Amino acid sequence: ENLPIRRALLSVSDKTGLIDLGHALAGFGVELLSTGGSAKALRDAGLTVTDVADVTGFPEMMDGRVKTLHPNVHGGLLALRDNDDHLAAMKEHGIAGIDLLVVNLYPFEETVAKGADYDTCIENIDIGGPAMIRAAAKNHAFVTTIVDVEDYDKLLGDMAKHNGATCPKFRKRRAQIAYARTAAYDAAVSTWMADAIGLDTPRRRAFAGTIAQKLRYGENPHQSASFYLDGSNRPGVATAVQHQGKELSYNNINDTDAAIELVAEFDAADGPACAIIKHANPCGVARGKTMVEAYRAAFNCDNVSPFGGIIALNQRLDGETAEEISKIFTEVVIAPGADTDAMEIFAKKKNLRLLTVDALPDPRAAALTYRQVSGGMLVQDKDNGHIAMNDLKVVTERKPTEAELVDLMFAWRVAKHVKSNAIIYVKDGATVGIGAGQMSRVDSTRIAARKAQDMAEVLGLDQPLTVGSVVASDAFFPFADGLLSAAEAGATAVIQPGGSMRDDEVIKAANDAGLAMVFTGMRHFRH
Ligand code: 93A
Repeated sequence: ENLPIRRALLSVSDKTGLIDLGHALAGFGVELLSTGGSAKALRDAGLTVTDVADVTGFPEMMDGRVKTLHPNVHGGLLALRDNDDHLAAMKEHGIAGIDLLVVNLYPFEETVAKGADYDTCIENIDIGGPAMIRAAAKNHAFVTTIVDVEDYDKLLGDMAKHNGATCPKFRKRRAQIAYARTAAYDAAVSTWMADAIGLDTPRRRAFAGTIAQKLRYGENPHQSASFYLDGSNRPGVATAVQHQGKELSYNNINDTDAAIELVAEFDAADGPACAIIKHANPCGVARGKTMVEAYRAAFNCDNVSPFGGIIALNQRLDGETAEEISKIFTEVVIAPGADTDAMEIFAKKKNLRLLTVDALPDPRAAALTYRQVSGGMLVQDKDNGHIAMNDLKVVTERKPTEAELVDLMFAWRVAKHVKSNAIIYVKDGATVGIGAGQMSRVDSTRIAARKAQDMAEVLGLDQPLTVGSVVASDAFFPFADGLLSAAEAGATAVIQPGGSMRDDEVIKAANDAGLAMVFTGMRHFRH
């Protein structure tokens, strides 16, 4: 049933659009009730407002902690208008119905994001607001609940359509939005507290998230999708600024995340690094004396896959690199800043999206990852594991040379970002063969080597770049076959976690082949 709005309670922290809404409601003849700051804003704009304090018979007290928590408010929101007992109670206690509730909450999430101290965050937990929202939404058969500034126009549209009334469908949908808001709000509070206490994953019990963007579609066009923010404000794709090009897609966001997280493994202070990503796996990663050199080296790992790829840089994008990147079609470039000449070059490439971040993500920072399974969700700590040079254990007769060690460390960091089974050949600070996502490790070693062979032809080399390379494996070689296959491709040194039942066999094979091998003691599965 369409129900007229006669009496509205407006209580908002974000006063955006409040005055216009107030005027429009007054135009429909709606009586306005309001709390302190909101009432003042409305009154200053010349509107007639009843203070909630006059409705409750109590002043707003305890620094505003108690303003609307009163039967005259909650009774007015919750009373069933078609229930004789409820109507009698209203009459007996002098409670008048509230037909419309407009609330937006104390800015808890923003306060946390600003890095406010504990007590300030606590003070910004809204109690009365969610209580009213939940009450009004429960009673959506009779009451309209608006929790989002963006919905003011929709409210006025519905009222205009129905002569100052709202329709049941509208009220029901707003109630659903209302509960989404209070759920997200409490999840944000709980998540913040979990962080403050330092709880590990199994004891957190809550997930926070708010919708940031409705995506055109998901992984495939027949899947609908959206992008949610977790409220952490972590540097990365979620907080990046887009300078040009059309909206990012689901796959773009996923790949751009993989790209920036990978390149962030390489500290900008240690020189330029570039990662090219396709389908969430790198098809080339390299360091260079200059960024353009790093890009070319990454591209030379595989010159086919980068078409329509995603590129991440660990330093500002410069003009020369932009020029080089422009030679083929790239979906997204993400970097910590871009020079003006680079932006001018990209401006000519309408379909290329350029994203910049203020800072690279911290690969060692603690965070959570979520994966949905049928009927549930897997939550785990993000893989922020890190191996330093002196964590390595040499297990072969031959020790890696200095040059091999540097490449081994590089390969290991890349391996962390390649889908398992991951095999990465590296030479002179650049990947020269990547085998990703295979069900057998030996297949990954072969695919990577074969790609290097293809590239040798493309680059006009007498032998593939895997000859004289080093190789990383994200998890242990269960048998000697994978290691032998890498040796056959020309790898001279190996980095892997170790820990197989057959380590002895694998070490013996390495010694027999004259390889140097180091164990990290840490695995980097990624599925
Ligand atoms: O401190 S509260 O939790 N106690 C209340 O009783 C209460 N009622 C409304 N905060 C309360 N509110 C919130 O005040 C609203 O959710 C809104 O965010 C804010 C509006 O206050 P003002 O109108 O004084 O700016």
